[in-house]
Amino acid sequence: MKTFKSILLTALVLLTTQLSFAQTAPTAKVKAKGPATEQLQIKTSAVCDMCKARLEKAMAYEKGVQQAILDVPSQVLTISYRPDKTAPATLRTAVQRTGYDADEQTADARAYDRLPDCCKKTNNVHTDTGH
Ligand SMILES: [Cu+2]
Repeated sequence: MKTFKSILLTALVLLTTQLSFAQTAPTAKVKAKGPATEQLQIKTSAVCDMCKARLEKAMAYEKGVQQAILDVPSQVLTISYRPDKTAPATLRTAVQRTGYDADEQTADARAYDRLPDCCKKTNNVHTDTGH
């Protein structure tokens, strides 16, 4: 009977340890969470204001994106995004799907074909409005 009692006690201790572990786990998870917003810069093949409008609009529809601004002269797209909702690789893919290069990744061919001639990357960056 004595051994039974000690087994029961051990089981109770184990159960209590597990319970307290389960209670601390979610708190640790919240603490490990990073900042709510992160920034990503992508070098694109955008060449004009039409590209800027097209890319910014496409990114606005992308999940987890809070803000997207393209600087035409440098061709750099700056995205503010929620790291718990999306990831840099997903955002680069979205840029490719819009028809533009994203860093070292080449634009989606079909999307690129649909771009007007003035937006093709064979053009130099231009700020004139003579589209
Ligand atoms: Cu353009």
